[in-house]
Amino acid sequence: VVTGAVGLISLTPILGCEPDNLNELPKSTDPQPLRIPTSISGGNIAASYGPAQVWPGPMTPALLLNGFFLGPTIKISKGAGFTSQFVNQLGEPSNIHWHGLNVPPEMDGHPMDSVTSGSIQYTFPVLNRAGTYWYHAHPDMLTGKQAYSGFAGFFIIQDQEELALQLPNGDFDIPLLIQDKRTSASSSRIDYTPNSNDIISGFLGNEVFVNGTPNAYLEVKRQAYRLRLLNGSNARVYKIAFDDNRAFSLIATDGGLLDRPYPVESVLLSPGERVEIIVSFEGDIAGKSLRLVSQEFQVAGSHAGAEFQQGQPLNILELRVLNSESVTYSLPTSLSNIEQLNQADAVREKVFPLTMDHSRSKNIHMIDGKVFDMHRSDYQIPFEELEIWEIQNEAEGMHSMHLHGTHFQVLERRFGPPMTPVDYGWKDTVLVNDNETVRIAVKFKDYRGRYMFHCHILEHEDDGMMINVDVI
Ligand SMILES: [Cu+2]
Repeated sequence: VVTGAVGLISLTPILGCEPDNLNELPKSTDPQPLRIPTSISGGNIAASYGPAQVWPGPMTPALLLNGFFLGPTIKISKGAGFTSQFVNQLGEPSNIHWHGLNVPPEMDGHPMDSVTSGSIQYTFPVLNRAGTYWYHAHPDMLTGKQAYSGFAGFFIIQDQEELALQLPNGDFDIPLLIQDKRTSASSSRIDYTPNSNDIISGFLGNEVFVNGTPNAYLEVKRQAYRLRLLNGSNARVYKIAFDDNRAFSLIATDGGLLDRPYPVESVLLSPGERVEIIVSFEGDIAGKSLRLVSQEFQVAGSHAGAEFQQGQPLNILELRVLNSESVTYSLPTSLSNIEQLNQADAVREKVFPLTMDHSRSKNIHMIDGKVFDMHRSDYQIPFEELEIWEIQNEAEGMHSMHLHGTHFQVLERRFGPPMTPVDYGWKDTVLVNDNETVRIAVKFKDYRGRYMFHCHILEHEDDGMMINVDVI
């Protein structure tokens, strides 16, 4: 299907591509072992621009955290105190947003709390339940560049409820930070160069990196694994599946465990979202190779003929089954209790239209008719009052809406596909499809002050698709 030089942007003609053909997709390198970031529980996080060993051979200019391309994994227990000194050596404004964590507003990484040099002290108690959270830069109009260049890492919380379930752990609990990049065989660069079309569609790549590894593979034993999938991409939505269409179990979404495991064969994951899945290789023969992939899907409003397409099939991670003893694993039938927010208890409803103004060359995307102004109060929600927010997508294409400072529940999808298990549980980010309306139940219960609601397609965010939400 694909001819020509490897790594070039020859992906457009792949229509009706069967999963088998994914093996033919261009790669910028031979398979490389999946990198696993080191774990820390706090301490310094220093950001700088410098050379990274992304591919074998020449170094790649990138953003380094503590000297590495992509940040360390923070692992910590619920109830602990977290302290980190962020040291900015980038020569441009930056800060850290703790995505999915309920932290005090002044610790949340609001763009107004960025520094151009020096450091920021982050200190907060870990209030959230066990789950797969993350951190990334959040400065005004530079989030896309810095996150793309490497400013991202996992923030994994454990608690007693989760540990008691004895889910696969240690070497069988694998974090996968998924990001697409624009690569070519002729250069070892991952430059961030969005043009005006990319500001509308988002900056999409042709090759998927996992934990900063291009063309990654992981050797797995013949037993069950817990995979923590984080879509850390600037703009790409993935239809996560295995190339043999095997079933797997969805056990957690953004804010931790679901009430029970949900068997699925694929799941849509939009920028900023996380899912945890259990997949077993106990029935696979030694030597088998399979792939975690993004399957092709159709997106209304995507531009035919564009070099990079939302919905194009992509390889994510090769899994190589080792010659080991087959170990059977049975998932618990129930995982957690989720308090269901009830629409009837809502104090008020608010509509947030997402719109576009094509007459502009920037500030194209708006929420509630507004372009981001970091000093303006856009919406006030009283502390501990339940509200229904209706997000109406009139802004063509997909948007991934993220709320800081709390978790919400998805109540209903209208004028689009029905809810799926990725919408269940506690969410901080939700995919809103073209022309769709998504209703969510929102309540802030930990802190008062200024938080944000924005699109997590980072080119949209940097373009101003963001508002301040004040908890009063
Ligand atoms: Cu958007």
